[in-house]
Amino acid sequence: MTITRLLIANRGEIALRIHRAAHEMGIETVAVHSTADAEAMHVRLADHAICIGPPQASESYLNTAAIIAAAEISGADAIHPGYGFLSENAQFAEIVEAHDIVWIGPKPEHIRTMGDKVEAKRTAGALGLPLVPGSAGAISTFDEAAEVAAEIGYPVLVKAASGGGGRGMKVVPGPEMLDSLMRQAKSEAKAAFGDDTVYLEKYLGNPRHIEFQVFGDGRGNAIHLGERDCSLQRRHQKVLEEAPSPVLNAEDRERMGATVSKAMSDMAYRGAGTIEFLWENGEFYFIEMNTRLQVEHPVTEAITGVDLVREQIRIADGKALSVKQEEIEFKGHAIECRINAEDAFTFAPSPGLVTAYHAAGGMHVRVDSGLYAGYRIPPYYDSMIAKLIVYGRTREGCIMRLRRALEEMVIDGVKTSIPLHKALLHEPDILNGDYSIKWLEDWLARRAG
Ligand code: MV4
Repeated sequence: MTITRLLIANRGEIALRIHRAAHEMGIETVAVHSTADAEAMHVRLADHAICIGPPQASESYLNTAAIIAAAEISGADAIHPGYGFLSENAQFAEIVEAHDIVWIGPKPEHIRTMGDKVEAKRTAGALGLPLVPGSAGAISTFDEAAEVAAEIGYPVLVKAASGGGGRGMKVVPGPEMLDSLMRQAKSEAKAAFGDDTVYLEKYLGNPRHIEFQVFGDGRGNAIHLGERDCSLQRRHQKVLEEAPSPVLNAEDRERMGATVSKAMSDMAYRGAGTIEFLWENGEFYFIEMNTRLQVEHPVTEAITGVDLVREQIRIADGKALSVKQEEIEFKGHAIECRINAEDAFTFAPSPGLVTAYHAAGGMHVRVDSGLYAGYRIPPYYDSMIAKLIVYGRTREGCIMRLRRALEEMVIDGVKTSIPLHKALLHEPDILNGDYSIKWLEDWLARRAG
């Protein structure tokens, strides 16, 4: 089994990222695209391109029949789903494999397990990952909830088993609110996910979001590539990510890294994964696992020198990981700024024609983007249009270089989040690495007056 032609079931910067890794491995690429993306950079660069439907993602990038047909017609022997869209759809992964096409992703059973947040937590606990105190599984009655809540102490958080990404969560300040908020959480979960299963956790008031990058070969060999700090976010949209986390020392990293790799080895995990933790007062608490490549993977690439997409393709192809744990060194510091086509401070979307484009460059500066002058950003998809990833020997050096790189970026014709990033990089708390998941929303509220 050797991959020779890879279908990229995604769009935008990640489609381009996957195309680049494939071509560097001598693998041909097949782009599938909606009618809105006919002029996209990754479509132009791919060896083959197939239009799979109209702009709405449900009719194109989520259209499994059209994507499988495109793979058959083009003779693709593998599919990479990128992030979002079909990347964590266990059924799609099964369909791909049933067609004897290589699925560049985790085993479908692992995608399914981690997609159910109650199952994910149970699995993580059994594998020895530290959990947020809470219910052992789903909570079905009010009495059960009241008992668990009294035991762990208020405030507690009601979470939807089918949720994730923050949807369907309710903070319960005290026992008098438990009944009404639990009912609310259940009915919202039912409406949003068709599943009213909920569970209970101790509410952590001011945590950081720290996630570990892991890789397994599906046969019990697993490594970790350190952590990323993704605490700077607004409404569950990450704004800037960095590696390493400003709050971890080498010893913490080694300890948590060993714990997560042991867990991945024990479950014989295959491919790339991210284990998300909340971190508060020096303690880690597992919340979720993402069974996909993540937007922010380049910061890990910058400090380890490992090409994560290349590793994904190698593993899917039945090859071994190209690096051993003891060969992985964490060197220097990297920060990624997500650049969206939106107003920097109101966050109102701003699609449209890019009239001028110039990417920052120079030493240790990477721009992952499919933009070019004359490109029209379609209004149908995610507003992220570029990622600026900067590396430095030290965090301070990285920030100085990042400021310089942001000054060089030119994206005319649409509004972008570049002014937000420039402002953030002058904030003392950001410069000191002193921020939690609440920081950005508090700052924006203060700024708005
Ligand atoms: C939490 C929490 C506080 N305590 N769980 C939000 C998304 C989902 N992945 C988990 N989330 C949270 N779970 C407990 N027990 C706070 C959040 C949370 C959050 C987590 C990570 C990054 C940003 C966040 C923003 C708001 C709330």
